[in-house]
Amino acid sequence: MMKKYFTTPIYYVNDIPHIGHAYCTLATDTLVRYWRKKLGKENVFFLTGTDENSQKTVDAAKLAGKPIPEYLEGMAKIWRTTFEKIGIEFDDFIRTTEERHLKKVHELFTKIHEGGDIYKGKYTGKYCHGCETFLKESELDEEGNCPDHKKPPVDLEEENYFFRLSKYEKPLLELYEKNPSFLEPESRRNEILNFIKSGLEDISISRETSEFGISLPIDENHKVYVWFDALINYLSGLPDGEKSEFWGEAVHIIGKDITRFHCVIWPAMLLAAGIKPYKQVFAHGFFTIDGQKMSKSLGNVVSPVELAEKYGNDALRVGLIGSFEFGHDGDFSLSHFDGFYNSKLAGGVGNLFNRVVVLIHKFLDGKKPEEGEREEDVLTKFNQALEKQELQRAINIFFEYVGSANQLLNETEVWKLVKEDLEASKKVFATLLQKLEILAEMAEVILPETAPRMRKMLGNAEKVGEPEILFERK
Ligand code: ME8
Repeated sequence: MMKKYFTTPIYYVNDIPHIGHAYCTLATDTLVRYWRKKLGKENVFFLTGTDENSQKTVDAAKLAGKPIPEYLEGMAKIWRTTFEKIGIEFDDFIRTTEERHLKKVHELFTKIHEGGDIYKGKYTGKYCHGCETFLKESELDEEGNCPDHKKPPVDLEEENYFFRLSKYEKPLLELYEKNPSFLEPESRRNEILNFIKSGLEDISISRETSEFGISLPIDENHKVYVWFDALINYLSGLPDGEKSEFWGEAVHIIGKDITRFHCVIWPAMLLAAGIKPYKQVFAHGFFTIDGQKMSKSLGNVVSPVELAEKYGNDALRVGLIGSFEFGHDGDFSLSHFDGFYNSKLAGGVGNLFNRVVVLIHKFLDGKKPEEGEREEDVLTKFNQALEKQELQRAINIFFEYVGSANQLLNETEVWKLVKEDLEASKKVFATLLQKLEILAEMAEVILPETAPRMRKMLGNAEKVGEPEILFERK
């Protein structure tokens, strides 16, 4: 049986999750649900987790006035329970401070070292702590700041261990050549190919000054560079790691901000360790909130938990993922979210299910008429969209189908027809029920908490269930 392995980035724990993190994790969870439905739960593995061995952790723990381990325990728990609360069903949650991770990091480091691709050298450069990376002069903005963090990088001179990334220029290009879908979407692939072609420099992969992190297996005085450490989570969080039957099917879902780490450094590390690289990286876009970049200073950081508590997990999921194309940048409009909820969920799909079931109770005594024709093509299109990771399209197909069912209901005025021509009205009800069946099936993927409630309303082979309100109006 085919296997699928999905991962999200592992998140920094210097703050609590915001809606950007929820977006990536919900999108991945939605793809995972599709594949679990198709292949069976046991054939899909979904990993998420937290990236803890960072200077950010040290600073944040200090700020919170807590010892690092205590701080980390608390934060990892917040991330984990936040994801659980908003309806994410991961198979495992990896923390980079766990023993299993440390072991894997040491194992990989040793393999690469023994292969001759790690050496000691000196490095002077400009380091951005926000990115946890050295930046080239040419990458800074006009004021000499990191373009992402709007802060000047600090001058660092360190004697570090280096990874011979430069050696992997050609092997990486060959890898990309052979695997057209190694990085999607296309725009990101071109960006990374240009970056590789412009020449790769060796990168420093240890820090002598780090207060916290994993020590090198070959030098106690150095800590493993946080990115070198973090990427390895994809192996340490998978039972049996690269020997697992899931590994060859790994799809890393990430944001576009971290493609260089994932699509240049990570595959080079794997090649250097003699491990077959993952199957694909998919880099989604970034979104603004009502047209503005999300930031603490603007005070517009949105909590996924607050939204989910008010509107429900499923509304958060489709509202977010449906707002813009997966793989592109977009906007999530908080001011439109309420309208979306009321028109598409409460007034759309919720109202449709309720009306049909109420009418069947009222006029047919709850009895289901002969089966109508099942419109398989809609489901096929929906499934195809998910296989191509076109999440927004899948959601659009669902809501268009809700629209077509509502249209049928209104145009036939079945509540009048039933009094004039019972047989004709039964045909309409049968068609409507088939449409609801299909909607319930699609909902298993995109509205997973609502789907079982829909099924309950659809009842058994003979009778519909009790009507309920799937989405309360706000
Ligand atoms: O980078 N729009 O973790 P991180 C869309 N620890 N997605 C957003 C977003 C936005 N406005 N803001 C954040 C790290 N994201 C490393 C990863 S992996 C081995 C190590 C999402 O906590 C997006 O998916 O900074 C992005 O890639 C991720 O959060 C970064 O999370």
